[in-house]
Order: sequence, then C-alpha cells, then structure tokens
Amino acid sequence: MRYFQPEYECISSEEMRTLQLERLRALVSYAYERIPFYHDSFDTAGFDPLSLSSLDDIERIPFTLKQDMRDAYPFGMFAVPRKDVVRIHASSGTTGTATVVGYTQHDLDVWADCFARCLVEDGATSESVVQIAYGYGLFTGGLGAHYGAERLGATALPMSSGNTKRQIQLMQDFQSDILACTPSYALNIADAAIASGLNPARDFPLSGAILGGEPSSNGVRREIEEKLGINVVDVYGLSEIMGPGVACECTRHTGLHVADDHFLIEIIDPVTLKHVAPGEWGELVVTTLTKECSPLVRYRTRDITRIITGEPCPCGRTNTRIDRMRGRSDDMLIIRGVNVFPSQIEQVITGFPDVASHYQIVLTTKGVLDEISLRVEPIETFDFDEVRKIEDLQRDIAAELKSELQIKVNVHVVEPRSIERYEGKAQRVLDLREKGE
Ligand code: DLL
Repeated sequence: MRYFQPEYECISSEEMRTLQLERLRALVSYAYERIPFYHDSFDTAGFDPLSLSSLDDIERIPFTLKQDMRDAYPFGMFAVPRKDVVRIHASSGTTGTATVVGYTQHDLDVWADCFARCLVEDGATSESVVQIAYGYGLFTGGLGAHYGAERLGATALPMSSGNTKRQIQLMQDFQSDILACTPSYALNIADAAIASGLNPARDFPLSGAILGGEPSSNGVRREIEEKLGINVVDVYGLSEIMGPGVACECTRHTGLHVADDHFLIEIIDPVTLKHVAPGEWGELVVTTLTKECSPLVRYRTRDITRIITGEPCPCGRTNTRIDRMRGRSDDMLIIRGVNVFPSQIEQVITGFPDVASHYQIVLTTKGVLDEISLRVEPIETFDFDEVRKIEDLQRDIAAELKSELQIKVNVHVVEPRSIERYEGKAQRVLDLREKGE
C-alpha cells in the first residue's frame, strides 16, 4: 500500500483526536487574538478560547458564515501581515461580494501535501503525468492540483480547462496517466474523443482521474469510468477553506478520507444547528486547524454529506470518511413540498441506457406552485425521428422520477448534443420562477 504521509493518514483515532485538540486550542486563541471578527463573535457568545478542554466543547463556539467573509472583504479575515501573504484566491463573486482567502508559504505547503495525498489515493506516483484540466486563476482547482502534483514529484501538465481537442491530443502525446478536472468536463472530453472516432478506454494512456468541484451521481461516475476505462476518485474542497484536497476518496470508494490533521469536521442539522448522530446526513462544518493567513472556525459549508461509520477502509487509512456530497443546502429544490437535489435526479436519469448524461432542470411557476421540467438528450444512436419511442422514453423517465423521488416532472427528450456542454462546473438548473415579492 502506498501513502504520502502515513504518520497522519494511518494513526489511531485517539492519537488523531489528541492532535486535533491541541491544534484546535491553539487555533481558536490565534483567531481570537488576530482577527477582530473572531474577537467580537467569541466575546458576544461568551466563549473564552482558553476554556476549551475537549473536542466536544466545539459546540460552544459560534459558526462562521459566508456572509461574515463577505463583510470582511477584501482582507478583513487575514491573520498575518501582508508581507507574509504569498498568494490570494477568491470566489467568483457571481452571487455577491467575492470571498477572499490568503495563503502564507506554510499554508501553500499544507495544501500541496493534502493534494499530493489525494493523488496517491488515486494511484499516482512520482512517475505519473498529471493532466490538470481544472481552470487556473483565482479558482483554486488548477493551482491546487498543480502544486500537489509537483509536491508528489509527478509531472504537472498545466492545461487549464477548455481547448478539448488539444487536451485529447496532448494526453496521448505526453502519456498523461492521471486526469484532474470537473466530472462534467471529464465526460465532455470522453464524448468529444468518441465523436472524433477514438476509443478512449483503449487509446488514452489514463489510469485514473481525480474529479471534483461539483456534485456528480454514482451513475455519471460509472459512465466516465466506462468511457475512459479508468478508476475515478472524488476530491472535495472549497475556496473558503483550501480548494481541492480537504477530503478525497481512495480507489476503494468507501467515502472521502478527510485530512483530519488539518481540518476538524462536524455534521450539523441545518435547522437545530446541533450535531447529528454519526451516520446521519447533515451540513458539513469545517474548522481549519493549521491555517495561518485565513483560519476559519466552524465554517458552515452548506454542503450536505454524512460521516461513514462501520468497517475501516481496507486501504489502511484511518481518517474520518465522509460520503460523496449530495449537493448544497442552497441547491436543494423544493418541488410541491418534496425536497430533492439535482444529483438525485441525475442518478435516476443515468439508469436509462437510451439517455445520455447531459440534462437541464428548468424551474417555472404555474399559479402559486413550482413546476419542474427536465430536458434530457438521448444517446447518439437513438432513433430521434421515431416519435413513439421518444414519447415512451419521456413517460418512463417521468414514472421513475415519480416512484423514486415522489416528484412530478415534465420530461422533454431533446435532440442529441443540443444541451450545453461544460469545461468547468456544469450549470444544471435554470431557475425561471417568478419571485414572490
Ligand atoms: O470547487 C474547489 C475544488 C476544485 C474542489 C477542484 C475540488 C476540485 P469552490 O469554487 O469554492 O471551490 O466551490 C466549492 O463546490 O462548497 C461544493 O458545493 C462544491 N464541490 C466541490 N467539490 C465537490 C465534490 C472548489 N467533490 C463548492 N462533490 C463546495 C460535490 C463539490 N461538490
């Protein structure tokens, strides 16, 4: 078995909890002393950083919200002088003020270590060529994967996203064995290769892919694995915390291994804000245990997951494992009282062999009620001119959605290749609902 840092990945849970408590105590005092936001928020909640005596005490500490980071725009949450900041990343800010995160050299080293661990979890070695097709820039995907690949001693191929023909060409010319990008872009690359007459499972030198940045169902993951003939692992991260590498699956697919030595995770009920029982679904809350520039205490990610309980992973890593993200609480659709995530709809679609995994969910208002429509494409070999077959397919998908998810969906099978393809994160939901106010 290969590990990158077994001294952290494979220690007993008691040893890890001791390390986490030591780091948490240091972190809360550090944040309190250096960041006015934490000074105020701890004082308001009556939380004394020196009073922390066990990990369970964490429930006494107030949460940090995305809005708190926005309010501190741009550098109000930095805990170090500007001369110690060696890089800045920021969210796109399309839905409000951007959130800005700074990194010291130590922060970048930790991030590179974490992503190098993920690459090893995907089977990479120092001999690997890692084709990085995440976007480079303020988005954390490209640079996060890049420095992780270099840290491992592998060869980083900094393609960034887009220019799919060139991705396919260079992958073959340079013998890339690991692909790093979003799941939707991996599917896009596979389909483009197939459309150009290649058989990627045979013609691509890939042995693995490390895909993340957006939710994807097990069905889509299987499709990517089959088309590319590889094992795919899921990598999780978020720009507020540290881009890709907070948690990652190994090839055994038993859940995502969390980098416990750097991140303390909790799962809360988003309504009561209390911890859920182990194994129950809830919102992921993350505390950065070792960050110097932009430490975050109890950051509410809005991502929905659960802790995997039961047998340890046969890979030998002992870290906490979390399930693949079901979606974000703010992406959850409420259709006539039924809660549903786009990834659950995707999972149903991928059960139909005649349907390609490209789809769009359209939300509209009819009277006072929300309506949901689904546009799906048939596979290329489907006879699109046979109206009867299309009607049957539409009816069957609608029936399956009704029985699996208890939602009534208007299904439209549209022409092959008519739904937009993505080079980064897919935008699956088009919300045309009239706003109530
Ligand atoms: O997407 C960081 C990243 C880049 C992670 C590349 C993995 C690979 P943001 O743009 O800040 O950062 O978006 C973070 O994306 O809160 C989740 O909602 C979602 N997300 C990220 N990874 C996964 C995943 C990057 N593996 C937001 N599964 C997060 C599901 C994911 N959702």
